[in-house]
Amino acid sequence: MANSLYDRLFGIHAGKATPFLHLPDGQVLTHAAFLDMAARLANALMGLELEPGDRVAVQVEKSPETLALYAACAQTGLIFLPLNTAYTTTELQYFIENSGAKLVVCDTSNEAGLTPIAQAQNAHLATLNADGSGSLMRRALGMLPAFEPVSRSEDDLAAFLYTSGTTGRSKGAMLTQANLLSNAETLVQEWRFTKDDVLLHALPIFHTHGLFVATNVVLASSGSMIFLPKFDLDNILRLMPEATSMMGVPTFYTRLLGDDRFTGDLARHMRLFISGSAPLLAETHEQFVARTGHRILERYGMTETNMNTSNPYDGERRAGTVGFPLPDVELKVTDPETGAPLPQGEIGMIEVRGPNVFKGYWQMPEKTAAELREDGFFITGDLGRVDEDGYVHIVGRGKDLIISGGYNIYPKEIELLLDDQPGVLESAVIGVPHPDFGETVLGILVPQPGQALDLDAILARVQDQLARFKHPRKLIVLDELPRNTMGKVQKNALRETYKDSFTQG
Ligand code: MLC
Ligand code: AMP
Repeated sequence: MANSLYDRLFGIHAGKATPFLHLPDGQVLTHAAFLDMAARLANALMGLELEPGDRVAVQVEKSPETLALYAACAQTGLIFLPLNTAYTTTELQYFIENSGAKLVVCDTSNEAGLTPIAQAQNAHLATLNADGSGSLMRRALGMLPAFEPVSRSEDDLAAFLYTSGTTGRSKGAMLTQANLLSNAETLVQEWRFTKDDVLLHALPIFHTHGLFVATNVVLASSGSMIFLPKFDLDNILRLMPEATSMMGVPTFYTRLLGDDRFTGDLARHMRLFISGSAPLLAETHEQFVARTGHRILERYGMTETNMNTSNPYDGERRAGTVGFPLPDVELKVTDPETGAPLPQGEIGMIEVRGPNVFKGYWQMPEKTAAELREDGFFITGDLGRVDEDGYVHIVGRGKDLIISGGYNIYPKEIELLLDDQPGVLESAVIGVPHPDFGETVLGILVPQPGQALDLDAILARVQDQLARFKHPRKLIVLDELPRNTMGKVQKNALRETYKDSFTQG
């Protein structure tokens, strides 16, 4: 009975007393102990009469138990659907309903709010808290620490990750076992991960970066990780001497550089620093070299594709570029209008094809067809070019997207909510430079004629509905929005006007 995802990431560690997770309090969880926990959870899940292919929606804090739940889903053939802990109940309702989740796992503090939503679609609800308490582990602890993995093919779905869209509705990206495995194994080779690696892991584990890139690479290479609940500078500085490598979003690196305690000495023994999920400014790259002697290795990926390109481990890591396509990934730059390939060096739409590319959006055939070509190329929405040495440069976005501290925010979702507020005629949401988060959200409102807007009440309503990281950090009132002759709002003009809102003064 084969189950490649389980066998190649988890099963290979069976019975091994080797370290897997180093916890902030100094405790170490071995591979064997972790797999025992996963097997107990697998038995608990099967006790709920879930079927392979059912979705398990998980909104819980980062903990060893959460990772074990991921392993248990792989073992039982259930589809793991992790959700940002910042999402509000309103946001969660959509994900739970849209995915048709059969089990919802949440923090005890959210149980009351999610119970009616789970009940409405006959889904089970279980709780799992940051300290491992809650009904899920209570049930699991009564189970045997052994479970025969359910047979799955590599083409079977392993995970759903929701990604927002330009229309404002989130889409469930369906990722297969082969998508996850091929990328993990390629990255282990490209970045030279081995059993001796200790990765400093401070990313959330509900996104591609922290879960599939960081965790799967460590699992596939038999290394271990210092598993921190979140990015906390004091902890990072305290524990870096025990690590060999770190993966982070650019904010991690700018925060490190902003602290004088981060010295070349502290980083000297490190093997590798990797950055991704948002553009790393060339200036940050250079400052990091000056402070530590290390060249941060920048790579480029996305939810639908895992990783696509990477700067080289051995060759020149070029600031401001995302390196070369991975060995099993084809990348081309095309005319955004026609899809025709452009001559080398020209700027156009980046398209990628390879075993890493997802299977499509859950129950959205039109959206899938619009972005995933029949020949397997995925239209990323990122604009870029390939230079004469083959390095890929990302120069902009063809999609209306803001990336704040590595989190994607689709303006449309916020605009729809702002447009609905009393007295608002229309709105435009833009991303503007921010010293900590790279970009942040600015909302521009146009009142209906003769109406005065209550900005506090509008912000309160936004807080109620949307995750904190999506909230506009500032609201500006204008008489009208700049439009081109076609009537389209000129967001570029707005971005230019307000570009210094958070970086000066
Ligand atoms: C937290 N806040 C944010 C935010 N993170 N606001 C905007 N953008 C963010 N990213 C809010 C907090 O709720 C808080 O609100 C305030 O901002 C300040 O919080 P903080 O304590 O300074 O933030 P912190 O908790 O330290 O988080 C910042 C961060 C975190 C950058 C460490 O956001 C993070 O870990 N980001 C990583 C995201 C990630 O993993 N992306 C990968 C996506 S996968 P208040 O109320 O206190 O003001 C992908 C594919 C690929 O993109 O290529 O990898
Ligand atoms: P997500 O949908 O959250 O997976 O975000 C994917 C998007 O993040 C990509 O389409 C890019 O726009 C952006 N991204 C990821 N890595 C990089 C990078 N190294 N440089 C610039 N943008 C990046």
